[in-house]
Amino acid sequence: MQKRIIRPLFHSSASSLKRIGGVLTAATLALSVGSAQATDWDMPTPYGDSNFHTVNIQQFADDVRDATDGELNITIHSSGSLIKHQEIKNSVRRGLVPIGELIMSRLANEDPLFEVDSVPYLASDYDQAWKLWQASKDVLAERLKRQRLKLLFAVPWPPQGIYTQFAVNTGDELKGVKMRAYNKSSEQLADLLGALPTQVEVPDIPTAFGTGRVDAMITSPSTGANTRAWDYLTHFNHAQLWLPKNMVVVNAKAFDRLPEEAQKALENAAEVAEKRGWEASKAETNAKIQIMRDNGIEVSEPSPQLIKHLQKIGEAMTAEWLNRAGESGQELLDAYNKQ
Ligand code: PCA
Repeated sequence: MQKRIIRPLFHSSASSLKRIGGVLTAATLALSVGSAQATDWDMPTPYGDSNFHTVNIQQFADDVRDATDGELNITIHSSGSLIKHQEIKNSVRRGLVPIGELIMSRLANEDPLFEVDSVPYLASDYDQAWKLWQASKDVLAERLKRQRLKLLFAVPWPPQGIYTQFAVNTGDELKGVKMRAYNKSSEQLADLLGALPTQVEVPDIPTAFGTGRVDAMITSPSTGANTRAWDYLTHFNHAQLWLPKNMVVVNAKAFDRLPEEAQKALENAAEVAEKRGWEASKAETNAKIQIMRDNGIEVSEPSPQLIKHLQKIGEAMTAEWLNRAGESGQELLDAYNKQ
């Protein structure tokens, strides 16, 4: 999980990595040592080392390395240190890196199907989120395949709630508040609450609060605790709006180039990582809520008025989403409702 060796073996040149990464320094470029056939893969993720997703993908990388006797070495680059979040998908597609992790709903602008997991109250607990994933993964994998990307696995964040510097009873308190968002639907929700949304990546959250760019945020207990929400916020409303997922994608060409055993090892490790990740996410929810309580954050369940307010917004957002997603969106919802 550190900046390690970048082996400019996969496609392109080290200098293009340097350009797209922006933060990659010449000092990190060196030839890797190891067996002649060994393949080294760099894997960017936007999230920090201690985050449960990053811990999970690190374990995934270790499993792959073990299963291939060191033939496939995946090095995780956390916190957007190698490639920034907004560039990870295209970097994998173009082969600048062979594999990467990103939040699925970041692709909402190219295809609304990718944000089906971020529609308020469509799937807001783990059972529903799992059903939605079962109903959506084939069509999402197919859409990614068109871009020569192979979807390996996806893991949800804990349910999304609202962090503020005051108690939220009806939702009206959020009018005019500068609110941190991370995808299209968190932005839309903030808008519909009358708040002023600003997109901020997780590693930039403390600075955004410190400099007054934002005064509230929508995120999980996980990200709240990892970014020490108690340093700048006082209240967390466990509104359980939706469970957005991170996904791990591989460049199809890079995958096809692997020896068959390595392909199998990767797929097996992915299956295990998905299961482990869903369990870790569930455990994370209460553990991180407790950490927030221990640090003085007032944690509350949404009031009936707030639920009503958010549900109304949720219905409007579902209709709007369906409008954009069209027939494929309706098919997806039908498949979900059948589960
Ligand atoms: N953490 C990430 C995505 C959702 C979450 O819980 C974030 O806040 O950007």
